[in-house]
Formats: sequence, C-alpha cells, structure tokens
Amino acid sequence: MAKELKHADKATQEMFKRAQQENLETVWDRYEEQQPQCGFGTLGLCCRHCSMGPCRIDPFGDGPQYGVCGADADTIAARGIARMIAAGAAAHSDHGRDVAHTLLMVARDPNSDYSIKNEGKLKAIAAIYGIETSGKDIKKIAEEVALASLEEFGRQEGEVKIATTAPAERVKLWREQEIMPRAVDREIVEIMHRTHMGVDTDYKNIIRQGMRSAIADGWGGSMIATELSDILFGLPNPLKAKANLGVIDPDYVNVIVHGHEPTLSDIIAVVSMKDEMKKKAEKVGAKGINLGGICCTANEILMRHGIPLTGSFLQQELAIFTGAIEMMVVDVQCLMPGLDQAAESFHTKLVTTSPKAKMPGVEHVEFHEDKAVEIATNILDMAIENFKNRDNSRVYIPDESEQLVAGFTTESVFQFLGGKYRSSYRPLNDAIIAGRLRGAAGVIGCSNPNVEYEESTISMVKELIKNDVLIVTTGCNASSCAKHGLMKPDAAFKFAGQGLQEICRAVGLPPVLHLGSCVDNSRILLTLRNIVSEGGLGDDISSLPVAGAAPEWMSEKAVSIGFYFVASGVYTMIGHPLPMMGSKNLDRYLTEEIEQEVGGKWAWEIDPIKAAHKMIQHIDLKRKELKLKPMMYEQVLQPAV
Ligand code: NFS
Ligand code: SF4
Repeated sequence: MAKELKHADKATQEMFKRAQQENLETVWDRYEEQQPQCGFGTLGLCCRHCSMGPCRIDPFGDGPQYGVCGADADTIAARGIARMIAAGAAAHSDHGRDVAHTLLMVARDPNSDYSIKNEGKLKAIAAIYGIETSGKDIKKIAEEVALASLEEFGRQEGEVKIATTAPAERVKLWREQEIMPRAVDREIVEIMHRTHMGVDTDYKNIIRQGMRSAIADGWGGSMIATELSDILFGLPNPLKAKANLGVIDPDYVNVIVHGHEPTLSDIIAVVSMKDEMKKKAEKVGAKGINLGGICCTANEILMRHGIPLTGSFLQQELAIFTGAIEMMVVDVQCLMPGLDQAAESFHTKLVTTSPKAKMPGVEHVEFHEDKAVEIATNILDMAIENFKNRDNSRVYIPDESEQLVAGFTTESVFQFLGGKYRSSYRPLNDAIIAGRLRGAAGVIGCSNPNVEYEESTISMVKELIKNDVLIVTTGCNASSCAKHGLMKPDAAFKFAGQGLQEICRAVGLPPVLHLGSCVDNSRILLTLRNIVSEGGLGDDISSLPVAGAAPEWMSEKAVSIGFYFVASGVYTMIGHPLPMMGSKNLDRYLTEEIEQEVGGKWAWEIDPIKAAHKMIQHIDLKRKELKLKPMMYEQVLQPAV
C-alpha cells in the first residue's frame, strides 16, 4: 500500500487516507504494485516495432547493443519518443478536428443547439485563411472557416496556414530547418511511417519529424481547438470560482464531467442550469444539480461558466470515493480505466459518451452534436434518477475548497495589464524591460504518481513567483495551483517577489494566471508571439526571457507540448526525463545541440527548486543577451546546482 501524500492539497490527503481505511484501490496503490518498473522501458531501450523482436539494448554495455534488425540505442530511443509525439499530437488534434466539425454543423444546420458566440474571433480566423467577410452572412463565414480549418488536417501539399501566425523569424527558421508542418494528419502519419521497422534510423532526423508534428499540434490542431472553441462557446473572461473536492455538495445531485472536449461538457453545463432540471432534481429530494469537472474539460467549463473544478487527473477516483457522485460522464483522454472499479464500489453511474472511448461493461450513451440538448438532458435525467441509490452512511466529503480567478486568454490578460481602455502588451513588455518583472514561465501539465503529488508543481511555482517570474498555467497544473491558493489575487502578497507584487497590486491579478485546458497551451504560444510583436524584447520567441516546465508530466500529449515549445524556441524543463536516457547521443541532442537548430532545448531536473533556478538562469541569460536593466529588486538567489 502507498504511503501518505504529504504534499497534496488537504482534500486529497484526507480522501486518500479514507480510501486506504476502506480498502479502496487508487492509482497510487497500483503504482506501488508496479514497482520496480522496467528499466529498459524507462530508458527507452526496448523496441517492439516488428516481430523479429521485441528487442532491448543493454544499458551497461555488457549485453546486446543492437536489435535483431541492427537498430542501436539512439534509433530505438528516438523512435519511441517520436511515437509519443505522434500519439500526443493526434489526441490534441483530433479534439481540434471535432470542434471544427461542430462549427461546420452549426454553420449548416439552422436548428443546431450550438451557436456562434464570438463573431469577432470568427472574423479574425477568417482573415488568417484569406476568407472575405465583409457583407457576408455569419453562417457562411463560419462554414468557410470550418472548411479551411478541416483542410489543415488533410491537405497534401503546402503548409499549416494557422502556423504562419508565429513570428516571421520563427516561420523562416522552421522553413529553413524543413520542419514547417504541411498538414496535421500528414505529419503524424509520417512519424508512424518513419518509425516502422527499417525506415528512418538517424535519431536527429527522427526527432526533427517529431518536432514538425509537434508544431502541427501546438500551432495547428490545438490552436484550432482553442480558437474554434472560443468562437462556439465564447471567449473566456476572468471570473471567480472554487476548486477541490469540497465543491461536492451532499444536498444536490452531483454530476462530474471528465475528459476534454467542450462540445459535450459545455452543453451539459448549460442544460444543468435550466430551471426545469432543478425542478426535476427537487422532485427526488435534492436541491438541484451540482455540476463539477475533472481534468481539462473542467478547465473548459470553469473558464466559460464558472463551474467549479472538482479535481485534477489524480483525483478522479477520489471524487467517486466521496460516495456523493450520482454520475461521472466521460468523453475522451486521461480517463483512468480504474474508474470502472471505483464506480462499482459506490452507487456512482459511470457513462461513456464517445465512440472513441468505451469501457467494457460501462453504460454508453453516445453523444451526437446534432442532438446535443436532448442527449445532455437524458444524461442528467439518469443522474437525477440515481440520487435515490446514494447510501448516505457512506458519504464523506472533505470540507476543503479554494477560491480562484480563472479565465485568462491571450486577449484578456493584456486588457488587464494595459488597463481597461488600452488593450496592449506594452505594459507587460515594459515591466520586463524595466526589471520589475524578471520574465514569464509557463508551468503546465499533468500529475503523476511517480513523484510526490503536487510537491514539484507547487514548490516550483512558488520559487518562480518569489523571483518575480509571472506564471501562466493550464491543465492539471492549473488545478493544483488553484487548490493551493495560488490563483487568488492576494497570493501575490504572500508569495511573490516585490516587483511582481507591485504589478499584481496595480491591476488586481493573481501571480499565477489560469489560461485554460491543455489545448489552450496554444494561448501561451500566441501570448509569446504578441510579446515579440509588441517590440523591445528581440524579434523571435527564442530571444524572450521566458521558460516552460511540466514538473509532473505524465501523458504523451505532454511530450508533444514540450516539443512544440522547444521547437518554438523555449527552454523547457521537466521533472523525470523523457524515456530515452539510454541513448547518450539523444540526451545530448535534446538538451544541448537542438538549441542550435531551433533556439529552444530540453532540461530534466527532478528537484523542483533546482529546476526553478535553472529556469531563472535561462531567463537571466536572455535578459543579459537583450541588454536589459538589472532587476529592480534583486533577490538573493540560490544558485542552481
Ligand atoms: Ni493535459 Fe488534460 Fe491533465 Fe495532463 Fe490529462 S487532463 S490534456 S494530459 S493529465 S494536464
Ligand atoms: Fe527489434 Fe528492429 Fe524489430 Fe525493433 S524493429 S523489434 S529493434 S528487430
């Protein structure tokens, strides 16, 4: 059995203890049972790409150094990483494709349950695709934008057009390096081709294709997911909300949406607020429906509707263990197969909705965008119906939740910083130039039982803000920051350095800004682009005093994200290294040589304080290269070891 979770938020600690007392199995228990995990896999030295194998390379040099086909450690490790990128980029981009399909449906179906909520952004995206908008019906524009976005996935020749919105210097470099993506699907397919037995064996060449695919994710599929979601569901605006398991309310029918795509969760959010649903819930003795979210779909509806964030990835089973969840509705990605067992131990009804993600024995209510309200209503009716099956003697909800401000975007952050009437990046750039702000960091990503839950995330973020580095965050890292109170404006006074504090005080911002879900990392890319175009900090992302990190990364999506940040020129830090340390050449390429090619590079450091200081060193190096003023309020920095 696992130990206690010393660094997790209090609700998680409490629920984890309870799970152990009640013999309910969690992700941490299964992680323990898997120990020791396979060393070949951890080092990236196994291959089962053909049936002459599986093969493995001896990391100590005593045993085999080549697979049956002759592939060495470099090739095998690089192929493994590239396939991770392919899977991650595929997941994000398929999400983007689905949103594009929804937009197309809205454009063509006069009776659609969705509508166009943000005409301004629709027109801005139309401009990127060269679509004429003046005097044209809004639905017609939507149709053309949807079709142009869908083209980005399947085009055979040319370039991913939306990626050309990156800074001009960056696009030029991608073209020179031959990593400018042609189309999202094409790059992913090409990874699968090149990593098939007997194709590409040059580890650098394999990784370069990986980067091309990752760029097609960040500056393509993910960006399309974000931008078209803003068009369909509205541009988020800063709002107050609550986070953690304490948002579960025993008096209500509790429904959790879990997964990623806002097409389902947004409509459930809207339907759950209807009076008619409240009345139905009252009939069974509840006060109404209480909706909450887990994983990135939580971030989507948090940002747009203020729906509380029940928890992050590692809390999905714990939420069910409260005994007060009538239903958990899932769509795609980051759904633990173990949820089924968890739900079986309680009255919780688990419902799958996507034809892409079914679970054996679990009820499947397929979601179709053309009957969105009807299906969402049915799902909520099932939850209400299940209220009577709740065993009140088993209900245990930790009384822990935190306030947060969420809903920042590339557009809204800087409305804030520029003051209400002057939406501009100038104040941000000026704060960096003047040395009030050292720089900015995107700290993002998952949580993973292979490290102490939330220790890395929270101590890294605190260390960075203490040193006047403004944080933007997304995904489960954002949930962790919220649960630990780092997204309240007064967090600046408790934890931030003096310069960052002054900025937060002037504009009422928290020192850690919630930019949304994982596909919304594209908002970070566009923010970086806007900082470049505002001027004064060099002419490419690689010259900015910024860094990225995913201290507790877990998924293949995180690998794709890391690679698109590196390929965009960002120094990118993760805790546990990518599974490729068995190849010294690949390690050197990713953490050193790659910088010559794309201006960004990887770094691995498991100690979050040391990791934060390596990021600060990088930021300071960039400040020096830009000949910026010394920091206004110099901190006594711990040296990075
Ligand atoms: Ni991102 Fe979101 Fe969380 Fe990690 Fe999973 S929910 S898409 S992959 S675990 S941050
Ligand atoms: Fe082994 Fe080569 Fe086949 Fe991989 S591709 S399993 S290294 S023979």
